Amino acid sequence: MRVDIISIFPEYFAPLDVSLIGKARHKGLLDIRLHQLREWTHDVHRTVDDTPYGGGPGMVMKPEPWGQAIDAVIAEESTPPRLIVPTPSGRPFTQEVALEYAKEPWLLFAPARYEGIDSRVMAEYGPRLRVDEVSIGDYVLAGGEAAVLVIVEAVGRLLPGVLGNAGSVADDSFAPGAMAGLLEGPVYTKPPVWRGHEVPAILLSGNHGAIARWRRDEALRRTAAKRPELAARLAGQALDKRDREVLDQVSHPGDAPAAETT
Ligand code: 6GU
Repeated sequence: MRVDIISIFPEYFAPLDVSLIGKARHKGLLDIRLHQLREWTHDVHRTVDDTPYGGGPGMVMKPEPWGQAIDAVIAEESTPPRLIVPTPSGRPFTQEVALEYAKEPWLLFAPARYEGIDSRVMAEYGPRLRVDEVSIGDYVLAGGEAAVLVIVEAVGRLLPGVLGNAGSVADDSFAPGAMAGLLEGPVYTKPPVWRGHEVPAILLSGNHGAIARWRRDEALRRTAAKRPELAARLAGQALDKRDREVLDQVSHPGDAPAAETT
């Protein structure tokens, strides 16, 4: 996959040289190219922002440098990239969106500073580049750069050959499949006792069926406790009798435990 990022802070993306994404770049699985937006300004101050029409606080990014920068990048290939504009007013970036982006051969990111990019830039490229304005959560960042790092990491790890163990993608919280809609439960490694805390005995039992059931119970409990809105959506899904017992236990903790069936 090719990824281009146009920003006034290309140095912000140094972390993309590290760890999983850094290795994917070395292996040639990810071709990330950084561009300094100010290269497409023509005044002595290399101005990229101006005051907002209609008044109000802050500054807005001027359309001309963005237009010239995007034109220069997209001219390099005949098939255009998907244009992703991070903004707190975008549609939510979810695992589903990450899977959608992972199918694209080429992504172009346009992270903004200040109050955002003049809206005519999105209007200009919308029809041609399938412009997507996305938000990574309900909070406000100082700029879109950190959001680009988040999106590139979420998408990059889904690309074939990037993760050593393909199974870890299938097990992700939010991944489609048997554990769809559930948060992952707790995990443990050696030693079996650490500072008096024991690893749950079931995980040492070698009983793979019982371990899978225990993990599902823990995932259900954690989801109900930390993400009640996700747990509520589970109710309409394929839950077995034990699943429903575990969820009932979380919502009515005072009740007697369900009788063991063997
Ligand atoms: Cl994508 N950008 C900014 N500036 N703030 C955000 C965001 C993006 N997503 C959540 N907050």
